[in-house]
Amino acid sequence: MNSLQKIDVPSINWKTIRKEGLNVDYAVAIPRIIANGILKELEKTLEYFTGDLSKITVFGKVHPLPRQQVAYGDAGVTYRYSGKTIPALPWPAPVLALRDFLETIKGIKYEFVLVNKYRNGNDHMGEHRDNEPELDPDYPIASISFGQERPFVLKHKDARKAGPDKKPIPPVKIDLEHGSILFMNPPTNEIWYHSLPTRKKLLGVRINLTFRKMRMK
Ligand SMILES: O=C(O)CCC(=O)C(=O)O
Repeated sequence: MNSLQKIDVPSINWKTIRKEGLNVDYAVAIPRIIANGILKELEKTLEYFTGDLSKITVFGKVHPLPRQQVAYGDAGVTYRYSGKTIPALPWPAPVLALRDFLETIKGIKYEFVLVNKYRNGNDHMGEHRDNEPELDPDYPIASISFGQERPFVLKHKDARKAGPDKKPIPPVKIDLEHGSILFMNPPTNEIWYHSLPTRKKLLGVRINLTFRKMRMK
């Protein structure tokens, strides 16, 4: 039995946020003591991409990614993201246990996960939507966080426009706690962008795993 199998799933206290096109469920689903053990194991086990896959091209210039990244999944799964094809490495035990935990709580078997490690508050993720064509848009993306709590900011696509098309829809901020799970349910990722902004004063390490359901070919 792994530590996640001891969690009393029906007693998880989900908080739902619903707004124009936004539909998310959030809970600190993994108790601190179990989350501490998982974070330690992830830190011991995971190795992050190097070389090309650890870089990003912006306006023709190559930069190191402002975080560390790796991806796991079922055999043969790949994912196109920021103009790169990301191969899914075989599931390591602690990541597979999290995939199985999501299946227990939601009945969804995810085929792919993108892991992002933020070494400190300088590491970040810019505004984007997870709406790549290989993702099945009918399923939620499940985001699990460990370590340093960081704000996660969602912005409506029409609030990002300039000029008269801009709509005065306020952003939604969720502090993603250690051991938390956030389900971004459809159609959230079509209509709202999300980001993990820089927070220079926050010094701790954070690991986030976004589990994704792939479209059947
Ligand atoms: O680290 C996070 O919470 C955000 C991750 C994210 O935006 C993504 O994987 O698409």
